[in-house]
Amino acid sequence: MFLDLLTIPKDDPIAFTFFTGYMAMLAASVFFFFERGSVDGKWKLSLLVSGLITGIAAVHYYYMRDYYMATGENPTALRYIDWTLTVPLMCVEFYLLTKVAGAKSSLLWKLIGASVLMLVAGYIGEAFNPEGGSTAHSVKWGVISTVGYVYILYTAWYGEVANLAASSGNEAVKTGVRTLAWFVLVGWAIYPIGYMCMPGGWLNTSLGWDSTNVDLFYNIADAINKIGFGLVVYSIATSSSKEA
Ligand SMILES: *C/C=C(C)/C=C/C=C(C)/C=C/C1=C(C)CCCC1(C)C
Repeated sequence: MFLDLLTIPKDDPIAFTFFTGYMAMLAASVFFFFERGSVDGKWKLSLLVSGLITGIAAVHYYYMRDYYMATGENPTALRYIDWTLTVPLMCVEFYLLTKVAGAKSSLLWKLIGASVLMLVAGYIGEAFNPEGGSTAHSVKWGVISTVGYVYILYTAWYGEVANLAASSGNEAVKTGVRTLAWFVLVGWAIYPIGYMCMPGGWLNTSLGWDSTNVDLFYNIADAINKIGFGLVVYSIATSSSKEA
């Protein structure tokens, strides 16, 4: 087992993404925490949350990497613990950005509620997938999870978040929130692709993609979404700090 942990994973792309994912999350956190000092007071909390998102992910990647190296299995529980903390924090980012235009805390709770539905259903779909894989099981919980996802997507594009951003009168907030909505549409859509690679999943049964791809897609998506989200928030903060 020790040997496994020490082997440099030169021909294992999944191990590679666990290692680089860890370093990238850590570096991003250092960046967001330091840059907090260079933005206006009203944006400091947003940058702190960006740093917490990548920081929480860095710690989880540290453990997921070990778990994967030692067992070769998907670290499903660690993965969902990470998401259960970080996705609600991404909802907090939407709330903080639209608060300038009068967002109420009920908006935050609706977004968090939808993300919990999305993640609990996804966890049941993956962790309780019967031995050998069940298509019925993965589809059922995947669909329930998608309801939560679509709710967040709708809110960001056409619902309360979009409307508040439009009425904020702040160009940086308007374009920034629209960019984040793109992340939710394109970046977050990578996760269901990974999910469908588990045994019995649609991509597993139709294209033969095996369950190692689950982590490959999740790791790539996490790097794009967690670091990307933070950078968008950072650019909103710096450009509107300059305006003010
Ligand atoms: C930092 C982590 C993030 C942004 C995680 C996002 C996760 C999702 C958008 C997951 C979505 C899923 C579905 C829409 C259906 C299948 C099950 C999930 C949980 C993979």
